[in-house]
Amino acid sequence: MSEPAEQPQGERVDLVTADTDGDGRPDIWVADTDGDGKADLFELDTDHDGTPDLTMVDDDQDGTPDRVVNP
Ligand SMILES: [Ca+2]
Ligand SMILES: [Ca+2]
Ligand SMILES: [Ca+2]
Repeated sequence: MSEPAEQPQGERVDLVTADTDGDGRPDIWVADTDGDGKADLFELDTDHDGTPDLTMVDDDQDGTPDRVVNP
């Protein structure tokens, strides 16, 4: 049996995570939240405590965030 390739609407899937300061915990997340496989959510852990502090949304999905959700 194989799972369907398409994810349910509204389910977040992390496409990219990165550890920029080398502490072993991700501090950048790039995720798809609408199920089209393209990134639309960007999160940054600016104080490197392991929890995202800045969330940005790429409304037009051109790869560049357009809107800050929680400044
Ligand atoms: Ca998307
Ligand atoms: Ca943080
Ligand atoms: Ca954009």
